[in-house]
Formats: sequence, C-alpha cells, structure tokens
Amino acid sequence: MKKLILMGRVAAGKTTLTQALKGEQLHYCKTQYINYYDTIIDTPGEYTEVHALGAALAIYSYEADVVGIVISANEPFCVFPPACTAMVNREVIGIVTGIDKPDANVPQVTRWLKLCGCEKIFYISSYTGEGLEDIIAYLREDSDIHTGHSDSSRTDSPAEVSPGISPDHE
Ligand SMILES: Nc1nc2c(ncn2[C@@H]2O[C@H](COP(=O)(O)OP(=O)(O)O)[C@@H](O)[C@H]2O)c(=O)[nH]1
Ligand SMILES: [Mg+2]
Repeated sequence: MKKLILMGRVAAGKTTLTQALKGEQLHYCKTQYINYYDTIIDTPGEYTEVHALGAALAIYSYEADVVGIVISANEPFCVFPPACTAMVNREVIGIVTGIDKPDANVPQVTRWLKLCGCEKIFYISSYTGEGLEDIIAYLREDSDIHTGHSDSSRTDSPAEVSPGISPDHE
C-alpha cells in the first residue's frame, strides 16, 4: 500500500477524506498538527497556506510515497503555483473533494491541478463515497516505493475500509 500525504487549504476536505479512507464515522475535527497514520499523513491547511510552515510539508513528504494536492470543488482560488509538482520528488496526484457540493466547479479545479502538473486526478465525495474506491485501488497498485514499510502490521489500512460512510459532522 502506498503511503499518501494530503496537502491543501483549510477546509479542503483532507481530514474528512482521511476519515472516509480509514472507514471511520465522519466528524468535523480541526487539524491542529500533522497526523501521521500508517497509510495516510493528514496535515493542517495552515501548513499549505502559511509560507513559514511550508517546510514541514516538504520534510513530511519524504515519509510518503505519494503527495496528494487536495482542492475542494468549490474553492474560489488556488494556492498552489503552476508547475509546483516539479519541486517534489514523489509522485503528485490531484484530489478534488466535495464533488457533491451544489456550487462545485470541477472543470475549473481540474485546470488548476493540471497547471500544478498533476497528471492523475481523482474526483471524490467523502460524503457520498463516490470516487473513494478509485483512490484505494490506486494506493494498492504498488506498495512501499519510497518508505519501505511493510503492510503486515498496519491496522488502519484502507484495505479494511468500506467507503461511503454516512456523514456525522457539524
Ligand atoms: N459536501 C461535502 N462536504 C465536505 C466533503 N469533505 C469535507 N467536507 C466538509 O468540509 C469541511 C472541512 O472539511 P475538513 O475535512 O475538516 O477540511 P480540512 O481542513 O482540509 O481537513 C467540513 O465541514 C466537512 O464536513 C465532501 O466530500 N462533501
Ligand atoms: Mg483537517
């Protein structure tokens, strides 16, 4: 199983996606610091938004096999600069969250992610579960490319996940 680190603005949907991939009940929880799980690293949006904190993301990216740029489908602007994936020595995927939102603008967000350099883009709703299987299948494709971790001891692996959990948020 590949290890995925999630980066994106505050409220992009990183923590909710983490909960959905882990098969947990969805509940709102402000991310205060980097949450390091066996197969997912969830980061606070402030680390993406505040330049002084961005170095932490670079360092934690070395712990992951894949970097996920997370953008909610209704975000009004993009904080990621063009071609930013070129600075990362991991595969970078785009993850569009909240495709169920009424004001979702998927074509716009897709353009931003392509401009970043993302060749693979996933479209998901943590609420309805749409698209979660695609990410799980992708994470299972190759394992332990960079981290060399073993699957055997993992307990929060998306392998046990049943996506599409009913939302329980504020
Ligand atoms: N409609 C919808 N709302 C979502 C989705 N994912 C997250 N949210 C909501 O967006 C808000 C921010 O989500 P959160 O995961 O905390 O964002 P984070 O700051 O990136 O960790 C919460 O109120 C979530 O319930 C989604 O797929 N669909
Ligand atoms: Mg969060």
